[in-house]
Amino acid sequence: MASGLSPRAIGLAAGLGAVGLGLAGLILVRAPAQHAAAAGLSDSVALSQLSAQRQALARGERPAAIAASARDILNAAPLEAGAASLLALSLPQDRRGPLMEAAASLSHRDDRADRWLFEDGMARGEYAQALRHADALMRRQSPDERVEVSRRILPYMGRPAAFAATVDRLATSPSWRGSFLTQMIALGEDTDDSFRMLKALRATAAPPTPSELAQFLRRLVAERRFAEAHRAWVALAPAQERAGLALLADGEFDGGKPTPPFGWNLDSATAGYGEMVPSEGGSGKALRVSHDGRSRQWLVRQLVVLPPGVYSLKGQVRTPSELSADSMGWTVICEGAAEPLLLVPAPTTGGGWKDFSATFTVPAEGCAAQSLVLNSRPRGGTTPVEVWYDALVIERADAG
Ligand SMILES: [Ca+2]
Repeated sequence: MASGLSPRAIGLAAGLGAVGLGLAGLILVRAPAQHAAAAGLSDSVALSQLSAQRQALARGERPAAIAASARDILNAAPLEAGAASLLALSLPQDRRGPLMEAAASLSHRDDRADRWLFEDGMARGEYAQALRHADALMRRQSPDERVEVSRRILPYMGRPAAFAATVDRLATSPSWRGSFLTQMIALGEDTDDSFRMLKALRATAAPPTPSELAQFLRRLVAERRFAEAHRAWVALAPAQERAGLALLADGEFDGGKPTPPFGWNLDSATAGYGEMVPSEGGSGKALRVSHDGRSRQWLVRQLVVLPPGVYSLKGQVRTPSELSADSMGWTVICEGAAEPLLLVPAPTTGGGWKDFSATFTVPAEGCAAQSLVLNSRPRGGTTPVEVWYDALVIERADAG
């Protein structure tokens, strides 16, 4: 069918396909107007014809008519990428490749060529090449279209070569990385693929960002796969974060910001709040919680994943005034349970720092994860309460 194309156009298409993107781009800037003028066809006429044919193609009209028109345009303006890819579509599948390559070389913005070359490359197992076109496509696409291309790539993640090529692309931090990883991590069917992907990215120059890792951990926690989430966190967290990993994260309240949903979660409701500030009378930072003394709410919490066994919760506490500070206390509660395993009210310390310690038991059944929560415990008073905590630790208190 390509026989209707002038030898000049075929030669240019084939030649430019081999020459590469840089030169093709340069030629493209200069040449179409000259070719079009030589054939008595202006750029704008060629473009409007092309636009009409694109619409015809979208309407599913006869490929032969579209091909004839595309040939006319190519004869007049041999460097028109849109005409080349349109003509390519009128050819049998196995003969479209060279013209599509030529179209992609002529223009960095021919969606039709990039889309076809992406699909074709994936189908033939030429993943690096295919993803080069997916990359070009997604860089200029709308968010919805990016999602569509991402979903086309995801089913290939079980194939090592496709997986490796995808890692390589993502490691260049393209503008579509966030969109792709959201499809994979938050919405994809297979969380094993997501784990492998985040682990592989960890070894690149662009390791998982905190928000990418958090997306994955939040998903596992939302699916109540607590132990798995904790293992993934330990395996994937940035080196700096891993160095200080303990049963309780950031018990010194230094504000190291472990990846959510692990680490401290501070509430900032109007009735009370928790904050990490320089310690008064101690060293480094500590947790200061303030509360109006009336409402019942949680102020500070952390998700922990403790296997069954006996534990102790230890730390330092300080109540700066003569107030009864019994209106606040730590609880440990199994996720989804109604009653806590432990309740440790804040003692009155008379302004200085005091050690405290309490033990609790995580049952063998029905307690896959726990929350350590600092709650306000209203006692009918109206006096504001302030309590400080520091050096909090959870330790195994039995042989396990
Ligand atoms: Ca501290």
